[in-house]
Amino acid sequence: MPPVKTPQPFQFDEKVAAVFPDMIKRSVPGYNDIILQIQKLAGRFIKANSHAYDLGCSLGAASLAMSYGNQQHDVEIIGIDNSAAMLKQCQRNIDKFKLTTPISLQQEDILRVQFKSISMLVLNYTLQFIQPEQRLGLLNNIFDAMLPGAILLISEKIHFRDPKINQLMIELHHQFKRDNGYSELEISQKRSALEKVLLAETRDKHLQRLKEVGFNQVVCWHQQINFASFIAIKD
Ligand code: GEK
Repeated sequence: MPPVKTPQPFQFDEKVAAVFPDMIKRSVPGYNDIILQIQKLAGRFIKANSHAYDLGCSLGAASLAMSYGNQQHDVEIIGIDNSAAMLKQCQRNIDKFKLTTPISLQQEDILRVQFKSISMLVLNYTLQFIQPEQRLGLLNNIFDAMLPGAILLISEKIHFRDPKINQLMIELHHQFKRDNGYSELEISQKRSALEKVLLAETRDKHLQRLKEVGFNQVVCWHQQINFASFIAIKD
């Protein structure tokens, strides 16, 4: 048997970009449902003459969903990611479609973006990679650039305060991955690689921070095992 390599910290490089669409569907419970709902929400919330952002766009699934869902004129979808490998593959994906609402891609750290006239913003499994102490500042920046009635959607892996429940959810998630063809070794290597880069918080922490930012309408609208999705609407 070949020696087992020590896992390196997780990086969004070319190797990950190549297998990403398959990997995220097989490892994130509820992923497809959320992408479908992003399309529906885009139809309801995106306004004419505004911007819709997809932060940490990876291969562009949420950007494409917003482009397809949008019903308004003069809308720009902006996909942002700091991984050149992801964006290269993302541009190839987008080029395969004939889009009526254009998607433009930017390679940037989402902590440095100057947001403008937002009617919809998606952070689909991306906030979890931002240092916890920087999350409030990022959400404040987003809130300030949101138009009245705009929507923010955040999907995250979550943590549970009760240790037994937390352990149970981790095990159910690992079972989900095994059922989708991952081996024990792949699961444990991914777990150690992500340990320091993916910093999960509780569902209450997410809801409380969104209220602190200034959102009055906040809901956890989807949860499957230890993956949750939140919606916040600006008054
Ligand atoms: C999807 N939203 O398919 N600035 C910009 N991009 C970043 C940063 C940062 N500071 N940190 C991480 N990323 C996608 C899935 S994946 C989730 C999102 C996952 C990027 C990173 O390069 C990667 O492409 C993405 O955030 C997270 O709906 O892999 O679990």
